[in-house]
Amino acid sequence: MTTPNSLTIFGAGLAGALLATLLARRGVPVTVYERRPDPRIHGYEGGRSINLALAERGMAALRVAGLARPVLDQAVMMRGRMVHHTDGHAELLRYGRDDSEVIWSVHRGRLNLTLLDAAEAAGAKLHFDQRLVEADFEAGLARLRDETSGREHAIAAPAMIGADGAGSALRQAMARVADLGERFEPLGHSYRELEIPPAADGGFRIEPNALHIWPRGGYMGIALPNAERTFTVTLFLPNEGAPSFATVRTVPEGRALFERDFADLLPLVPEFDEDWARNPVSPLGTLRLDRWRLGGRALLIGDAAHAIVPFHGQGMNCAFEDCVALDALLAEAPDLETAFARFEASRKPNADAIADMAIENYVEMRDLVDDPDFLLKKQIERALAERLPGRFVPRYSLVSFTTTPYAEAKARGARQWAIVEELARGKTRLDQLDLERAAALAAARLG
Ligand code: FAD
Ligand code: 8R5
Repeated sequence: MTTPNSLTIFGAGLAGALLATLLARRGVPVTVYERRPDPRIHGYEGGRSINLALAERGMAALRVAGLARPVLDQAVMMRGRMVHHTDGHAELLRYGRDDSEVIWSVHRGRLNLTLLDAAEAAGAKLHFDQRLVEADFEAGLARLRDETSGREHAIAAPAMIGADGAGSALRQAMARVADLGERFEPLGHSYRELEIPPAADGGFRIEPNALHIWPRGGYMGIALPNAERTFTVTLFLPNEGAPSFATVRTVPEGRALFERDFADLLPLVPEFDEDWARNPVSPLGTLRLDRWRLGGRALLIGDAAHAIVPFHGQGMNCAFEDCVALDALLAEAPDLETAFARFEASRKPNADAIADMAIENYVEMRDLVDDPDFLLKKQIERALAERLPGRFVPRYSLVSFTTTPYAEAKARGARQWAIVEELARGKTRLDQLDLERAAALAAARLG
């Protein structure tokens, strides 16, 4: 391989810090500029317990970096969806076959600290309070603003990687000199966060080892556990209509919605009024680009290249997969331009596929409301997976428990779901399932 002279990464978030670790370990000189202060000195910004679901793709990337163990040690296992119905009863729908197929709730701040320590230990140079404001790709120069002094200065950066998130400044700089084919598709739904504190005895107030869902048709609430025995609750609502963030705005309006639709959740959030008033409503959407690079001079990765809606819990997992893919390509390609081109060609179809599947999973999560037809199909899917192991693998499992490329998971998922729909036609109960026909269909269509 030709080791690039040096790579400059903008953003020391999840992707930037992991990529810096992987590159530095191979001896590539890497410098990282991050807009925010060093969280190891100033504490993690925001300070709230914001958690993320880590699945197999993210775990596989952490394994490559030798960081899976330290991250898992601080994570909470989530075995399945705990579905909270309107009448107050709850049931656990397992994600996988057993505890080897689970997802993990991790603390964003702590994960970021672990990655920053690893990057620095591997030899990456990290600079905080340094915001990218402009880039001159011809000259190989980047302009940074020191956020403490407000002063701007230029640095040499012949090869720039934008890991600066959904609002990427590098993307904006690239878009000033080339058409990236950028479009943002708003979802039309937004979210607001609330918190379930520990119980009086210091324990979890609800089942810790689950991802809780309160599906309500057109909208829903979810809760992920934190190691400190709290839960981060997220309410997803449409922007317009009833109920929506347009009609449910004030604290009393929020309370009234919860009293009606989330009656069992409300008493678990004792600081509802404060949380509702303090936490912003954040919009959701999908960012797609036709191009992620400028020759061999600049490349976008993670959310900067492909921000997606949260409903598959795959944004970080996909960003981590980007890092491993890029590191491997840089290790073997003859030059940066080739590596960047191969990265774009191989990752774009997969980024598009997870963007689509994430939108679809919102409908799936919301529809866990008592839709008997949908629930029967989910039962059939599970039954086929048990009887045809390896041949019929539910799409959720392909996405969350394997590293099968997202585009392949989407295509295989579509073929499998067509079989489920065919088998479900005219049926109301699982015991009416024609197993021989199921096996024949699977053999004919799934190879
Ligand atoms: P980020 O992690 O956003 O990092 C970008 C970094 O760049 C930041 O540190 C930022 O300060 C810095 N930066 C920005 N602008 C500049 C600039 N001009 N100059 C220098 N630095 C800059 N994904 C999952 O897989 N599972 C989940 O359960 C999940 N839950 C989520 C929950 C929430 C509330 C949110 C908001 C997202 C969630 N995601 C989840 C998505 C996940 O957070 C992102 O996909 C992931 O963080 C992307 O990593 P990134 O490094 O590309 O961007
Ligand atoms: N991200 C998640 C899933 C899939 C769960 C399932 C869903 C909150 C802003 Cl909405 C959501 C999932 O299909 O049963 N796994 O992980 C994480 C999710 O939301 C995160 C916490 C979130 C952005 C707000």
